[in-house]
Parts: sequence; structure tokens; C-alpha cells
Amino acid sequence: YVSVYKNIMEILKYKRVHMTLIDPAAQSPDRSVELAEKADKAGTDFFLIGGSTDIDSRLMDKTISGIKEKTEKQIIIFPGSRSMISRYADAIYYMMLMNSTNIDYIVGHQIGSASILKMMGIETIPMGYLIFEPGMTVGRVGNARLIGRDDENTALSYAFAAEFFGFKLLYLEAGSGAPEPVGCNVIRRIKESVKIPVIVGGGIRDYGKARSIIDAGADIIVTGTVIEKHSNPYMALKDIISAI
Ligand code: 1GP
Repeated sequence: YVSVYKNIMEILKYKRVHMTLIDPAAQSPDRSVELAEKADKAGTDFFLIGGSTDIDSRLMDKTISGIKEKTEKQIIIFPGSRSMISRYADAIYYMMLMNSTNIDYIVGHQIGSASILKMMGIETIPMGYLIFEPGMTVGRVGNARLIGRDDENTALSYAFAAEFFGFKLLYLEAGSGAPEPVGCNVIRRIKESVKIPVIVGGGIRDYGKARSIIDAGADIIVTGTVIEKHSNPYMALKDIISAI
């Protein structure tokens, strides 16, 4: 068994990373497994399982165990609440929604799930999570005080704070299905100033967008919608992954 975080860091030594987000609330477990197989073939590096819709651990278990049977790639939980946990996952993002106005998303769900995570012995990856405009569903559900997509100074203050807190990853989120991802100037500025690997997600739907985000310095890109909505998810994803 290889630590997921170590694995991410090893891969980052020679290339950027692509993660595929699958939301178990968006389709049946069978369909989730089918999408995961396509993403695996297209060359994704890791799976993120989660989303903003609260789902119980049974649906998490069913989706994750199904995907695990079909791929060797590691699976990370991207939780929207304390109940989105599964013993079949390889790791969980133990995240703080840093710009939430709701204490539950800053530290409440984290405390609510701590004992069970400890009991399960699952790898927890400390991550700062920032939501930018337009924020979409996760911005609303997470009660986020949205950061402007070009607001470098505010973003940078959060990034420094993430570093001081000791987070191992920093996720810049525009919201699933956002028309535009986080601004490239923001990504570039953060990469110039902090050492934590930066994840960018929300609104990445084609090669061009992926390319500019990678050129701005993002270490990891996440796509979700493209595989759910595209008529040819395999080709669409392969194209995006070619940008890394
Ligand atoms: C959402 O960043 C992810 O948390 C993915 O967004 O669905 O727009 O690819 P998309």
C-alpha cells in the first residue's frame, strides 16, 4: 500500500496530475463505475468521489467498491459532509472550506467525522479549500464568501494562511459546471508565492482551458462535468488530459 499523498508527490516530480471527480449523487452506482472505467482508459491519475449533495455511506460504499474493482488508480473522498465516508477509499481530503461563513464547513463536519476516521484508519490529507466566483452549488451550500476570480490579493492571503495552517494541498474551486475556471493570474500569483501543490477545478471542459491552467502553474487539475455530460466522454477527457 502506497500513501496517496506520497504517490501524488512522486508523480508531480515528472508530470502534472489529472483527477476525475465522480459524484455518486449524479447517477446510479453502475453508471458511475462505467464513467470511471472510461476515465481510467483516458489516462486520469486519481479518482475523487464526492460532491455537494449529502449522500449516505451506503451509496458511497457501493460506488467506491464498484470503481475499485475496475481500476488500480487510487480513490480519494472529496466530502461534502461528515457522512460522506467509506472504508473502501484510499484516502479522504480532510478539508477546511476556508472562506465559508459557516463554522460547520470550517471545522464542524471535520470534528463530527474525526472519531470514525480514526477508527477506520483511512489516510487523511489536510487541504485548504477556496471557492471563487461564481461558486455554483458548492458556493451556495458551503455558505462561501466568494473570492473574485481575478482577485489575486485576497486569494494570496488565503494561500499564505493555508500554508501557515500546514495544509498539504490547496484547492482553488470555481464550482462544478462554472462557465469559467479560476483566473490564470490568481493561479500564477499563488504558485509564485507558496510551495503547497495547487489543485484547480470547476469549469475545465476543453483542451484550451486545461492548457492555460497548466501553463499558469497548476499542479493538479480536476474535471467532473465533462465526463458526465459529454456525448463522447472518453475522447473529451483524453483531449483534456493531453494538456498535462
Ligand atoms: C468540482 O472542481 C470540480 O468540485 C469539478 O468541476 O464539474 O466543472 O469539472 P467541473
